[in-house]
Amino acid sequence: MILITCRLSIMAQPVPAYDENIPYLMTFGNEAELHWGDDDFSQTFFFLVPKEYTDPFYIKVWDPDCGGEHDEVNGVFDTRTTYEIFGGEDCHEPDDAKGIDPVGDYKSGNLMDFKAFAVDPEYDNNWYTFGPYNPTEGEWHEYWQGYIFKIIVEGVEGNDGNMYRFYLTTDAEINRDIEGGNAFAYEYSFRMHNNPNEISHIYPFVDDKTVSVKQMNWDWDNDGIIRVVSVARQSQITKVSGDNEWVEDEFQILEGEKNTSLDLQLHKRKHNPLVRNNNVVINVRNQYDEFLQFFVLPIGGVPKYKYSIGVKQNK
Ligand SMILES: [Ca+2]
Ligand SMILES: [Ca+2]
Ligand SMILES: [Ca+2]
Ligand SMILES: [Ca+2]
Repeated sequence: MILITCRLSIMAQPVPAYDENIPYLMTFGNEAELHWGDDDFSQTFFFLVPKEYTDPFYIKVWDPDCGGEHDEVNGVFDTRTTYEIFGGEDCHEPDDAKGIDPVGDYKSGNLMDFKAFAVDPEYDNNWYTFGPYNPTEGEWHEYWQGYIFKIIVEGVEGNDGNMYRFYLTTDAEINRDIEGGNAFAYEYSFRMHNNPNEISHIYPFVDDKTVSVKQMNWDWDNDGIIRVVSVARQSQITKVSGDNEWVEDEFQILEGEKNTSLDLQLHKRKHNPLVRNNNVVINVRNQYDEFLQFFVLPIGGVPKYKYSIGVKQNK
């Protein structure tokens, strides 16, 4: 019993998080063809450290190398990936930082650490630890009442797929959650499960000025469906893309969904041919073309459809 409890707490707050059930984040080398699944060879994630936590913390990367286990070879492994950590004022606030494309001033803020990995048996199937950092080295965010840090992962050479995960931890050796800590991105680039019975989730946060949203996804390979569920929405199917293409789908936000998270449920295709090693990219924007935050621990918890709220919507 004690063992089970420990295991759950170890699994509780990696990035992606337990409820998201996403096996790996993914970034390809910039010489890969786009039909492998990465649209731009760059992924940005933000970490939120709540103001109540005042001790040093660490950002860990699991399997930062591109070689050995977990990663996707294209010919031979020849990919180099850079990891850059930013803090300071403006690490999150500028528009380019909150965008989805690696253009303009997206590397805003203070560069606190830089590390590049290629094939590296020492860090294959293993953790690399950035830090320690002090929370106040981040950018203060009034609404979320915490300090924000940024990591940018980019494939700067080669054509292979790098799979990895993050962990925000209070301890360099043992993965220990920061209570109230969270992480978010404006776009996810990731690997789907191979098992068609696994359901992954993404939780866009809908603020009170959001009226409609446009969901966009890249290279889904027609791998099943995306189902939208919320406190006010029982189930709605939204579009998925085929091979090497973007598809977009717009839908209205219901009154009861404001200040809650949506649950985008990613259901894989269950009949032949099954899709394996499926790398995909997804983002969601509002009617002002501002991107919604996908928090790994959804704001307000995992949304469950409540009949009473849904019925009110339909009047
Ligand atoms: Ca290669
Ligand atoms: Ca590896
Ligand atoms: Ca890797
Ligand atoms: Ca794909």
